[in-house]
Amino acid sequence: MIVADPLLDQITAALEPHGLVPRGGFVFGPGEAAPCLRHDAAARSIVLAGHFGSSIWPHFTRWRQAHSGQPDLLDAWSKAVLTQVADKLGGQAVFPSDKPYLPFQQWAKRAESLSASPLGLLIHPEYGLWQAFRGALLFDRAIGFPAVPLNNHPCDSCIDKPCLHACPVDAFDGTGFAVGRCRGHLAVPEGALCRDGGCLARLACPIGREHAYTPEQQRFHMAAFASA
Ligand code: B12
Repeated sequence: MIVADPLLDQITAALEPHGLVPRGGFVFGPGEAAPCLRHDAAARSIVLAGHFGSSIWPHFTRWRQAHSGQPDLLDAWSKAVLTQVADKLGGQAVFPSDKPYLPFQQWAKRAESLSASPLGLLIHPEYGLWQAFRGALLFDRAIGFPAVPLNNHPCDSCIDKPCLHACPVDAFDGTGFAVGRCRGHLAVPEGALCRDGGCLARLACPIGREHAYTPEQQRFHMAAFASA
C-alpha cells in the first residue's frame, strides 16, 4: 500500500486560501518526457492544481480589483499564486497558458479520474465539465500518490448526449470544435445568450450541474475566449 506523501497535505494547505485544490499527480516514468526544472534536470513528480466549480472566484475577484490594467488576468493571478506556493514548498510551477503548450489534459487524465467528453473538455464523474486547471507543481523527487479511483466514463451512459445538440451554431460534432463558428456567433447580437449566460453546450451536460460556474464567472470565461 502506498502511504500518501506528507507533501500532499502541505500543498493542500497552501492552495486552500486561494480556493484551489491539488488535482492529483503522478511520478514520471524513466525515459518519459517530463518538463525541465530550473537546473535542467527533468522533473520527477507533478501535482496538478485547479478548482472544482467556482471555488476560486471570490479569491480571484478580490485580487483583480487591485490588478485591473493587466491583460490575461486569470493567468496572471494563477502565476502569482502558484509561483508563491511552489517557492514555499521547494517546487516549480508551470501553467496551461505557457507556450509551447504543455500536455495538461494528458497529465490530468493520469492524475485524476477524468475522461474526454464529446466537447473535448475533460469530464469529472462528480463535477462534470465545471472544473479546470490553473497550473501544476513540479518536484525533483518521487512523491507517493494515493491510487486514482477507477470510474466509468460518465458519457458512456448518456444516451442523448444533449451537449452535442445545444450549440446554436453546431460548433461540436463529437470529434472537434469549430472554434471560428463559435467565436463568430459570440460577436453578433444573436450570440447574447451564450455571451451572457455561458456556453450552452457545456450547460446542457447533466453531470455536476449543481457545480456550474456562477453567471459572472461564465461571462468572464466567454469574454476571454471571444477575445483571445
Ligand atoms: C489552445 C487551447 C484552446 C483552444 C483550442 C482547443 C482545442 N480543442 O484544440 C481554444 C481557444 C479554442 C480553447 C477553448 C477552450 N478551452 Co482550452 N485550452 C487550450 C490550451 C491552452 C492548449 C491545448 C493544447 O494544445 N495542449 C497541448 C497538447 C500537447 O496537450 P494535450 O493534453 O495533449 O491536449 C490535447 C488533447 O488532450 C486533446 N483532447 C483531449 N481530449 C479530447 C477530446 C476530443 C473529442 C478532442 C477532439 C480532443 C481532445 O485536445 C488537446 C489539444 O490538442 C489548453 C491548456 C493546455 N496547456 O493543454 C486549454 C484547455 C484544454 N482549455 C480549457 C478550457 C476550459 C477551454 C474553454 C472551455 C474555455 C472557455 N473560455 O470557456 C474553451 C472551449 C474548449 C472546447 N470545447 O474545446 C481547459 C480544459 C479543462 C478540462 N476540463 O478539460 C484547458 C486544459 C485549460 C485549463 N486552464 O484548464 N482552448
